[in-house]
Amino acid sequence: MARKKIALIGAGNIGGTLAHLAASKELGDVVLFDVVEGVPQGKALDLSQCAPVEGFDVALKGTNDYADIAGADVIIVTAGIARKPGMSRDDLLGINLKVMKAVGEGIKANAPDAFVICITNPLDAMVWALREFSGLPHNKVVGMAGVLDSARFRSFLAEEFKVSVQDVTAFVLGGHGDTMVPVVEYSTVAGIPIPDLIKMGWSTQERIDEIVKRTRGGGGEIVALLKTGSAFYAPATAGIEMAEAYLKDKKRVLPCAAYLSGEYGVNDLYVGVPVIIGAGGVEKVIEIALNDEAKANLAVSVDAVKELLVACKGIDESL
Ligand code: TXD
Repeated sequence: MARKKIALIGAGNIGGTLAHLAASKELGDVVLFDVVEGVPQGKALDLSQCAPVEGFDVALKGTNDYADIAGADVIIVTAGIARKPGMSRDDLLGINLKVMKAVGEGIKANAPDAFVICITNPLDAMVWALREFSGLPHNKVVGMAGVLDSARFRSFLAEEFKVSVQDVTAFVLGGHGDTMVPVVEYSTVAGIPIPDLIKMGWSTQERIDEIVKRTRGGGGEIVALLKTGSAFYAPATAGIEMAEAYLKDKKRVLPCAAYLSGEYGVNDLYVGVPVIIGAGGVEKVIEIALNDEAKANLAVSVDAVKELLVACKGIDESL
């Protein structure tokens, strides 16, 4: 059986970590693409020299040519820039929108059958734009944010409850970061919902509220510490979990930025919701009944995404 092929667009911090994880897990041959000459080639060469020590048998190639992504089964997109001091959100939006246009066209021309996972920020707008530019079916283009946000939530909850992270599940909806909506009623330790754990004296509402707040600001906390960039280990792990679900047809239930056409009363937008990922890409959007608070928070999140899309359409008239 031929190996699968994973193309990583953007060979920066997340791209390099994705390449290492994909190779270590032998998910398939890896192509690292970037506009900067030398960096993807250097990282691919360095990583291929991990192979004898780690014992993985996959090929790694660095490139500046989109032709090399031809036939990719999965494409993970981290290309773009992060916000720098003095830059407005619209400046960032304008630059990364142009990047999504180039990437979308590269995918359309070379790997139209791939499952595409977008990670570039502002996530909910960039995944929508990437889908538009690539012209791929909506179920084959998805955004990564919820897996990371819920991983952050789970790690803080496990610390609070002093239990294994493996036994903590968390449920998050909505946009990435500030507007994310952790649904506490559906977050559990081995099936026991958090409100019950509070009643059992394992924590207090105040402490859980603090954890929710810390989770929402989880990205910013790391940026403040690193100073020169944003989180990359956990975002890469999260992207790989989604890729693996597709490649192995695992039917994982994961929170992802998925295209909605009517679900949760939302149309023609990418919003963070629980979905099933298998060989068909996003096979199903799971629609659950929300309490009034979660509904109101989701509405705020949806409005924030809509505002970004209006700005995108103002910048690029073809959208
Ligand atoms: O949860 C999430 N979705 C996120 C998103 C969590 C963390 C970080 N998130 C965003 O991911 C972050 O705000 C950035 O927009 C992306 C990538 O983050 P990373 O830390 O990997 O950024 P780097 O190290 O700056 O890498 C970006 C690379 C860099 O090598 C550039 O040369 C390259 O992108 N780049 C391009 N590659 C291909 N094509 C084009 N046009 C291009 N422009 C820049």
